Amino acid sequence: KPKIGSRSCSPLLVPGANACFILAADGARGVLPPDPRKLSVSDEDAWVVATVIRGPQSGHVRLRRDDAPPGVDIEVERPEAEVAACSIVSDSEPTLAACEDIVGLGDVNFGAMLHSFRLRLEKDRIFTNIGPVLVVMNPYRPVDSCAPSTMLEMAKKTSASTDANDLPPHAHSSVARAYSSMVQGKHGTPQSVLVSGESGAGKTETIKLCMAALANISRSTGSTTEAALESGLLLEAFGNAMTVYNHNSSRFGKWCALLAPFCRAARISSGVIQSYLLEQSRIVSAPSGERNYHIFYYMLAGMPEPLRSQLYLVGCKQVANPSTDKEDNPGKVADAAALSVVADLLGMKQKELEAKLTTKVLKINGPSVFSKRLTRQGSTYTLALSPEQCGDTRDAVARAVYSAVFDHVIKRLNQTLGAGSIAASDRRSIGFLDIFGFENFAFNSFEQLCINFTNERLQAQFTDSLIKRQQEEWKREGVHCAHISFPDNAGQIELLDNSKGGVLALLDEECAVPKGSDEGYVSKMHTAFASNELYCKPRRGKGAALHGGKPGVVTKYDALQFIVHHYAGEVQYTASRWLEKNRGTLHPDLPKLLAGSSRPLLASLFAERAAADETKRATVGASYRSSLRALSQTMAATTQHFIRCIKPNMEQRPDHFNGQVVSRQLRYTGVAAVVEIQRAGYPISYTHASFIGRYRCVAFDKPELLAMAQSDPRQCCAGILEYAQKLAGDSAPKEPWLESLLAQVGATKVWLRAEVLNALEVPRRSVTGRAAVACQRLARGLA
Ligand code: AD9
Ligand code: MG
Repeated sequence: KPKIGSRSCSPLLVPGANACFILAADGARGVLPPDPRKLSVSDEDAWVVATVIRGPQSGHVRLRRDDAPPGVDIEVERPEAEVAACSIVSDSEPTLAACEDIVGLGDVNFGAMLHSFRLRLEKDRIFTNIGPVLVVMNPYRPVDSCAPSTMLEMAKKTSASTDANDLPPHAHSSVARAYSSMVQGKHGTPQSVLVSGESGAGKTETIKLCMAALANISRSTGSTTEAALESGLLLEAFGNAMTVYNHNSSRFGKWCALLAPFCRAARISSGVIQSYLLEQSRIVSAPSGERNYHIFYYMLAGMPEPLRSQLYLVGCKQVANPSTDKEDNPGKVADAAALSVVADLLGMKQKELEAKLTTKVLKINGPSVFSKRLTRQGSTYTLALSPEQCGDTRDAVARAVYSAVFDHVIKRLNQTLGAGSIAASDRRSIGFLDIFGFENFAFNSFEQLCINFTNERLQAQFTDSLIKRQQEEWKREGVHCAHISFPDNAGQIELLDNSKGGVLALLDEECAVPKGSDEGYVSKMHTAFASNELYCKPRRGKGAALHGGKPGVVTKYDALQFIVHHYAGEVQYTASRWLEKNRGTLHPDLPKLLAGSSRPLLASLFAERAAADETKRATVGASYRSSLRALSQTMAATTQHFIRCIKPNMEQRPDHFNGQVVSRQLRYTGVAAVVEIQRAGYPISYTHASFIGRYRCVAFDKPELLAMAQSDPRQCCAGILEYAQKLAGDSAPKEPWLESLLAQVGATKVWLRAEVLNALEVPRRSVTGRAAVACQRLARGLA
C-alpha cells in the first residue's frame, strides 16, 4: 500500500541541505537560497526563484536565478545531489501568488510555500490560509484589504446565507466564522480568536481588524463592539510603548470577551476585559532606545495648557537620581523642588512623603547589627535608608501608582462595557486574545521571562488544538496516517511552570528563604536543571559585554545568567533583582501613605491594599502562573480560531521580505507542521450519519447498500465510496480509494483526502442535477 504522507513537502528539507535547489524539468521554475555564497550551511530555509538552464551534466545542474540582487551572479551551478525537483512550481507562478490556502497548493514543498508568501506580500495579499489557520504577513504599511471601506464591503457581501467557510482568507472571515458558530452552534459554543506572533508581528493591529469586522458583521448589535474597539485604543495609550522591536509594543496581555444573551437575536450587549501583567519596570526606566508608556508623551503633546501647568508638565526636565555616597550614609532627597511637586500631585504633606521615602520604621527587639543609620524611638527603631534604598522606594511608589491607575482604567472600561450584566449561565461569547509577543533582547529580565512563558502557553494551545488532538483522533478512529513530527513545547512549559521545582517555583522558594538572593536562585537552578537540555548555564565572561563591559571579563552578572531554549529560540536571562520583582510587595507603610492621600481617586485605589497584609501577597510569578492557567482553561473551553502573525523582516520595513526571518517563524510556530499534517492526513471528515445523508443519493439505485445505513453504517459508508468511485469518471484518482488510503472509514467518521472529496461531488452533483430537472418537469406537468 502506498504510504500516506509520502507526498508531503518534508523530503526536500533534510538537515543541512542548504543548497537544496528545487527545480522541475528544464526551463521550469525552481526555488533556491538567496545568495548561496553568503549563506552558512545551516541557512537551508531561505529560497528564491530560479530557472533551470541545463539539466544534470557531469553531476551538475545549471540554474538561473530570477531575482538576483545587483552584483550577484545570475547563473549558478550546483551538484545534482543538491538539487531537488519541485514540480508544483513549474508554470505555476500565478498559482502561487493566487493560492489562498497553502494546503491546497498540491505537491508543494517548503520553499514553494515560502515563495508563495513572498509573492502574495508583493501583491498586498497579506492574508493566507493554512488549513484552519489564518496567517497574516505584516505589510508595515497601509494595504487596501485592511481599509475600513474594504471591510465594510466584505461585511455587506457576507449575507446571512453565505457560508462563512467559503470566504477568502481575511481577519473578517475568521471573525465571521466565529460569529456564525457562536450564533448557530449547539448551545452557543463560546468562541475565541487567538492571535499569536513575535513582538511587532501585527497581533494588536489584527485584533483591531477583527473587532472592526465584528462591529460590521453585527451592526444590529448596537455599540458594544465599537466601544470595545475604542477601549483598545485607550488601553494602548496606557499599556503600549516604543521598543526596539515595535514602535507600538503591547506591554500587557489582554483578553477581551464580547457577550450576547441566549436569545434569537444574539445581540452583543456587553463585554469584559481582563489584563495580564503590565510591565511595571518601564515606569521608572526604559531600556536605551525605548520609551515610556505613550500616555506620558500624549499628555505633553496634547493636553491643554492650563491642565499641563496644573500637573507641572511645563518646562519638563529630567529629575536627577539621588546622589550615591557610601553605603552606610543615609540617603536624602536631593531635589527639594521635585519633592514638593510630587507631594502636591500625590496629595500628601511634603515632610511625610520625604520621611517615608528615606526611612523605614522597624519593630525589632534589638538590632543584630548596629549602624549609624539606626535610631531608637521607644520600642521602635528608625532605619535611615541608603541612597540606593531611597531610590528603590521612590521607584516602587511610582510603579505601584501607575499600575493601580492602569487597573482603574480597566475597571472603568468594564463598567462602560456593561461587564457582569449578563449572567454567566445565559450568555454566548466571543473572546479575543492579544498578548505581548515573544521577545529576545540583549538584556532579558523577569518581564521577558513572563512574556515568553505566556507565549509558550499559547503555543501549547495551538499544537494541542491543531496537531496533537488531530493525531490522537486519527489514532482513536483507527485511521492509518503518517505521524508528523511537530515542534512540541511541553518540555518548556514543564521547565518553567512545574510547581515543584520549575524556574518560577524555584524563584518563589528563594523569595521565601531567609537571606535568599538572586545569585543563590541562579546557582540552585544550575544544579536543578544541569541535565535539562532546554536549560543551559552560559559560559563565564559572556555577561560583561551585555552590560557595557569588555567581552570575556567575568563580572557579577555572570553569576546571574541562565539560558532557556524557548520554542521560538534561545534566550539568555539575567536574574538581577528578580527576588524583589517577584515579591512585588510595597513596604507596608507605603500603601497606608498612599491611602491617606488627599486626592480621593488615589486614596481609593490604595484603600484595600492599605488594609491587607502586604507580606501575605502571593508572589508576582505565582499569581501570574495561576491566572495564565485559568486563561488556558477558558481558552480550552472555546472553539478556537487561530491567527498567526508573521513579520517579513526584523527592521519594521515595508516591502522587504527576508526569507530566513519568515521561514524561521513558519517552522517554530508549527505552521509548517500544520501544512504537513493537513496534506499528509485527511482534511475532510464526516460522521457516518452525515456522510450517508450527503452521499446516499449517489447510491440511490443500490437499496441493499442503503439498507445497511442503520445496521452497519461503517459498511454502508465503505460501500457508497466504492460505488461512487465507479461513477466518478476519469478525473477521479484511479487507484482504489479505500485500499490506497485516499479515503478511510474510521470508527465514527469517514475521512477523505481533498481529491476524493472533489471526485465524490461529481456523481453527487449529477444525481442531484438530474433530480432537480425531473422535479421541474413534474412541476411543469402538474401546472
Ligand atoms: V507586540 O507583541 O505588542 O510588541 P504586535 O502587537 O504583534 O507586537 P503590532 O500589531 O503592534 O504588533 O504591529 C506592529 C506594527 O506593524 C504596527 O504598528 C504597524 O505599523 C504595522 N502593522 C501591523 N499590522 C499591520 C497591518 N495589517 N497593516 C499595516 C501593520 N501595518
Ligand atoms: Mg501588540
